[in-house]
Order: sequence, then structure tokens, then C-alpha cells
Amino acid sequence: MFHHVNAYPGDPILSLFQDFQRAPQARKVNLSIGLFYDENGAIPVLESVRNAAARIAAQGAPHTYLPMEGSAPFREAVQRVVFGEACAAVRERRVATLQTLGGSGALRLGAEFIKRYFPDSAIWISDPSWDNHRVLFAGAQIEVHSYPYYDAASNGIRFDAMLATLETLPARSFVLLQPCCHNPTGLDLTREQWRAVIACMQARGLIPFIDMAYQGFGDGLDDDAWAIRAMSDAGVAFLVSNSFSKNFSLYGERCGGLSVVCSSEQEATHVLTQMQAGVRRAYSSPPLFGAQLVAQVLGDAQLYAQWDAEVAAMRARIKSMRTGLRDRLRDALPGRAFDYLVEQRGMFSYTGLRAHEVDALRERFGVYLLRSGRLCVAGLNAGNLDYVAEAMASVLAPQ
Ligand code: KET
Repeated sequence: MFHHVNAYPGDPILSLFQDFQRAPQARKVNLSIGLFYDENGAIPVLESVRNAAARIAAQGAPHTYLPMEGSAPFREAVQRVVFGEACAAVRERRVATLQTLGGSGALRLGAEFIKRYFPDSAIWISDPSWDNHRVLFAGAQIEVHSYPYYDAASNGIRFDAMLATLETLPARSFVLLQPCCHNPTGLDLTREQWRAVIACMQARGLIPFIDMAYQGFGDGLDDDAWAIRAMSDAGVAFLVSNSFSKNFSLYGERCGGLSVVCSSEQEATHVLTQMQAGVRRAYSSPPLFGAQLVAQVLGDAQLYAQWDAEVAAMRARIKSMRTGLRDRLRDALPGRAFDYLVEQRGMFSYTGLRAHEVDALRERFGVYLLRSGRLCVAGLNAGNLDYVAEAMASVLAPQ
């Protein structure tokens, strides 16, 4: 019966991570998937999360079903942390927010919504973007196109070309944007560039879909969400997917949110109920435990302050690893430019390494990057920095 089912060739990120875990090499370093490791090479359990878990355990509450849209305290917390305390749209109850299965679940739920209510619209994503953006939207039968973004020659953003493309899109097209720590390039728009993008969205009647997976890993929790707040203040209708996988180190608990900023409370109610229907069709209701952890931390002033400090420490660690790798490579290969490592932001650096160089790093040294050349800086630590820098220098050195 299932003879016609071909094997899935695998995913460029998740399958590589599995390969890494199975790899027999004695010395191996995972710089592939977006996982934050601490300075000892462990995936941390945040203290704020540990404290929240202790409180939840002490309450001994039953493991009941959540409603389709998820936990109410979690959804309110998403609105506060993503849109800020002073957001008019939130205050006017114009934002429909659901708890989702991570950022991926938010993107997929949003994609289903787009397909149902904007059947003729396509979505534009940056070139390049997170590989799974294309997969998620195409999987919901939405046409996916790209707009220019990365300029390898200058390690910059092709902003004029990006804007020129956005200016040609038909009204009601969707545009996927990342507000901070762009995956995979680490290159973010300036505030001035954001203002130009927002004006373009308004002038052409385009609908932004903002995907925020790294809030707090760039400049800070509020600064990183600046574009979302500017967009909301400008009165644009848009969608936001947000993930707590990285900034709470809660990857496997699948904590995320989808928010739709509408023009009235009634519109937001209608959107929320249709999203509930979408959830019921797909998985009925989201999981409870991760939502309890996040809501507990974000809803308590003391735990929030502790979490904010932990995010700041993760951000500082990533930045110090960027400098450390840049300095070592500069010493090993003088005359070559490695400043991109400190100019790019967030978890990833787009190294420009070519696929055969990435293959050599993996095969000869057990150092795993994505074949696109994306390197997860958050996998570096004092114990592997010299080793990785030497390995990179050796594959980059002129033969
Ligand atoms: N958006 C972006 C931009 C992103 O990089 C990820 C994950 C997600 C959404 C999904 O988040 P989650 O809450 O886990 O569903 N990116 C890393 C992991 C992955 O590929 O799944 C990565 O790029 O390595």
C-alpha cells in the first residue's frame, strides 16, 4: 500500500544535526543548528526557568487541556514582551494572539490563514532566508518568491535593490521580514531602513509577516523588537511569529506565539476565532508545560529581571565568541577580512565559506557548519575556539 512513498531526503539543518550527534569522531564541534551552548558546551537550563518550574511543581495543578488559542497568561505575556507595555494596538485589543508550537508552528498557522483568506497572494522572503521559511509557506500551497538581501561582496544588505523589489509587488502581497539577528546572514536593517520599508508597505498595501526567533540576542529585548513596535505605531496591519526556543533555552517545549495586528477589536476577534478553528483542524490545542514556564517568568517581576539578565549574558557570550574567532583568524591569515564576524549579529555568521570548504571542515576536523556557510557562533566556547579557528584557517589557507 505504501510502495509509492519515496524517502524524504532530509532537511539541511535538522538532518545535519542528527549526523553530528551520530558522528563517531572523538573531537567534534556543532556549529550547525541554532542552539545556544554555554561556555562549558552545554545547553543551559536558565535559572529563571528552573525557579518557575519549582513554583509550578509546588502548585501541583492538573495537566488539563488548554483552549485552542493556548494559555491566557502566556498570550498576554507574548503581547507584552513582543509589542511592549505601551502598545496602542494591544491596549485597544486589536491584536489577536495565540500560543503556538514554537516559531515554526506560528509560521505554519499564519500560512494556513493566508492561504484561506488571501488565496491569490504570494509571499516574498529574503535572499537568503531560513531554509524552512520556504518549506513552511510552500507546504501551505503559497507561492514563495524572494527579494534581494545579502551582498557577499560588501557583507552588507542590498537595501536599494530590496526596496525596489518591494515597490513592484502587487497589493496584499505578504513580505517576510526578520526584526533582529537575521537568519542566516546576521545582517539587520537600520532604523532608517525600517522606516522606508514601513512606508513602502503602507503605500503599496503590502502585509508584513515578521518572524522574530532571536529577541534579546542582538541589542536587548526591547531594542530587538523595535521594528515591530514601529510598524504597529504606523498603523500597519501585519502578522508576527515569535519563538521562545532560543531566548528561554526551551527548544523542546515548543513555545511560541502568533499575533495578528488588526484595525479594530472586532476584526481581531474574528481573526482569533478563525485561528482557533485552524488549531482545532491541526492539533486541537497546544502543550501546557512550556507555556506555564514562560508565563510564570514573564508574569513575575523578579523572575523577569532574572531572565532579562540571563538573556543579556547569552548575548554578551555570543559577542565575545565573535571577537575571539575574528582575532584568531586575523592572526592566522593576515590580510584577509574577518570583520564580518563582529559586524554580523545574533547567533549566526554567514562566513562565505564554500560548500567544499564546509565539507572539509566536517570531514577533516569534525567541525559542523551548514553547507551554505552559516556558522552558529553560540556553539563556540573557550575550549573549542582555538581548534575551530585553526581548522577554519587551514581550509581557507591558499593551497
Ligand atoms: N524562525 C527563524 C528565523 C528561525 O531561525 C527558527 C529556528 C524558527 C523560526 C523556528 O523556531 P522554533 O521555535 O524552534 O520553531 N531556527 C533554527 C532551528 C531550526 O532550523 O529549526 C536554525 O535555523 O538553526
